[in-house]
Amino acid sequence: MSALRARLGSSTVCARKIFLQSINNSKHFAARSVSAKIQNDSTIFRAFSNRQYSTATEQKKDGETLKGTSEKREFQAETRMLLDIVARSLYSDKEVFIRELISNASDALEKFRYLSVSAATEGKQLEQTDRALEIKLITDKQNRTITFQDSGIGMTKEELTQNLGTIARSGSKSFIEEIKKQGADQASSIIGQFGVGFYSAFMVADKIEVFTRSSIAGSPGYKWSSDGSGVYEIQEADGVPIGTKIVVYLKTDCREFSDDETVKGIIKKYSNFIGSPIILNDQQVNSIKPLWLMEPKEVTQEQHVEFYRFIGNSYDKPRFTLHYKTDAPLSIRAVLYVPEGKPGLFELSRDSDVGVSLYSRKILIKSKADNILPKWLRFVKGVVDSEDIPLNLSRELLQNSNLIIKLRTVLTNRFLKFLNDSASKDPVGYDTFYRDYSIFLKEGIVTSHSPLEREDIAKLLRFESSKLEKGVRTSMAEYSSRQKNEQKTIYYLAAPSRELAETSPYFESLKKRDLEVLFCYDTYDELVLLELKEFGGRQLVSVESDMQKEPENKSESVIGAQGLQQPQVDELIKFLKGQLEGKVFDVRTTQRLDSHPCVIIVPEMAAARHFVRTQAQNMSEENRFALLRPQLEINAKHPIIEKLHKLLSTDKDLANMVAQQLFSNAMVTAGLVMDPRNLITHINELLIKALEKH
Ligand code: FE6
Repeated sequence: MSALRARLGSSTVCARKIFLQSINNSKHFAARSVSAKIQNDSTIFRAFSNRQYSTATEQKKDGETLKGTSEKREFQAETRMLLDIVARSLYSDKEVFIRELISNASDALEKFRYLSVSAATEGKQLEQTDRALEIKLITDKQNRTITFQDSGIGMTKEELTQNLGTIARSGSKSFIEEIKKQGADQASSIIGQFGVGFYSAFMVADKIEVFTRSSIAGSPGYKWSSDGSGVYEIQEADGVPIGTKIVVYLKTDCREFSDDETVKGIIKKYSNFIGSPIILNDQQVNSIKPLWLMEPKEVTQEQHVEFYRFIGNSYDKPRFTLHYKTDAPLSIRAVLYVPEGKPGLFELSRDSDVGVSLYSRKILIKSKADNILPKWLRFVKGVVDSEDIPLNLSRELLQNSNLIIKLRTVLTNRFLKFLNDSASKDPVGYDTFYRDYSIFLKEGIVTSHSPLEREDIAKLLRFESSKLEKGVRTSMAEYSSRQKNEQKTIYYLAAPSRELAETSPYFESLKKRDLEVLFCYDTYDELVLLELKEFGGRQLVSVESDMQKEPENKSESVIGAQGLQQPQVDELIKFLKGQLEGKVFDVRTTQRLDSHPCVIIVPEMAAARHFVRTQAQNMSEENRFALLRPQLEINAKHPIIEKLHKLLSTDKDLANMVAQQLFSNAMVTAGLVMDPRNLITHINELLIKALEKH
């Protein structure tokens, strides 16, 4: 079922896309690019087909009166093959012919809507621009027929004959090849592209009659009919309203499609959100109102869920819904959703599809419009409609125009404000949102070029804090409000867990000074905060980089009564520099440690850790240390350091082993060792040594 939905979605979307493209290059219903390509080799076919037979007939049917002579034409060989495939082997469900014909009708109406606003500029005259734009379906059980009538753009004689002709000539060869290549699964999207959905009606029909009249002023009406075998008839007709009427004479075993209730169910299933009213036997079936144009207050949660499922091709619900209406600085009607489900691997990937479609006055401009929201908001699904977007907006304009940039800025700001409001109105909901989607916010901070936007995204970040309980997340604004005014710094510490953060040597001195520290457990956090640099006028400082600063209080650096004395420290430092050559770049003492014997400092901790995580494994140890330039800072008051100094005169071997181990331990603590298993051999050697005398 879900595969079917996906197929469905892609075929409607695709069809619409191609449809709009074909509007842009004007003229025909079918995909022009394909037809243009193959037009060249069509001359030969044309010579054999289109043989004309003429019979003079006068017939009456409904309000239409037939005129002049009827031409009988043969389908060309290719058309016949195509028709056979579509009518016999393409679909496993016969009912989809209803969707296909409704989709054609809807496209014809959309095309008419488009022309009625743009025709003047294209120099075309239209007739009756004020008629009702709708799709009428009539079922007739007695006569076993189902009729589709639209008041859309209609077809001229050329279009009527060429649509089949051109599609067949141009498309069928490649169409057949495509189906062979991709299998019937993908065929429905190809159908959309080739505009041959009409043929699907021959799955259920003995005979089909088409009455059509183009909306181009002065066009005559026509009747086309065929039993789908080999020939069709075409004749001029009076009394044909603008648009297209398709009468499907059902095969005996397909009589169910002349049943009102059955057809209603099928329409609901496939065509519920078609932009024009679908009226089945004088009763409207689809919920046509494009929901984004309604008053936000009037839309129920159920409607949102239904709409969300439709546009997102999914079965979950929205967790957040923003229905946004504004007229300044741009006219915007938008519904934006955050899915209830967690993002999958696909959504996380930067080349995943965008979930928002751009409309102008109910007319689709671009589905998956990748420029109306920044890339990092690709998890948002919805619809944006702006009357200010010109309908003939070209691809290039869509990429770069000031209008689109403005639209994007307004929408992004509004959405950020919305998330911020959700955070205060629904803290629990926001917390789970944050758990599932914070990675996108972080991407936004790193990729955004606007400092204002970055600050707005940063407002949405949440971290645990050294001053708050485990499991409680706080914002940087809340952090700031807890600080005494003179503190112009926001401290943070990256660590894999609360426990490791609280016991981190880097945290010790700030803890002593009673400073609040934000704990970042996500590997990206520290890169994001490094990139962000400041928040609300306060500097973002990692506790590690704070450690590298000289202590403000000079007296702190005077070595106290306990611990090693300066000459001993100098001696030990000299020893360590010698033993750890090629590994440490410098050895110094520090006053900022209590419970830890030593600590490693590298110039950019966050970048260094990222480097170790991502690139260091295929690099020699020597090169790695040369790049990282670790600096070892020792705590002269620590018992291990004191003992180590003693060992210098008693057991140089053991002293060296201890020095190596201290260094390795400090590297692990710094998060600069990816796989600590490498350390075990050395630890075991140390243990052997320790246990020797026992
Ligand atoms: C598909 C019948 C050939 C329009 N309106 C509708 N259907 C359309 C078009 N098609 N092509 C244009 C089609 C037929 C024949 C093509 Br014969 F429905 N409703 Cl404007």
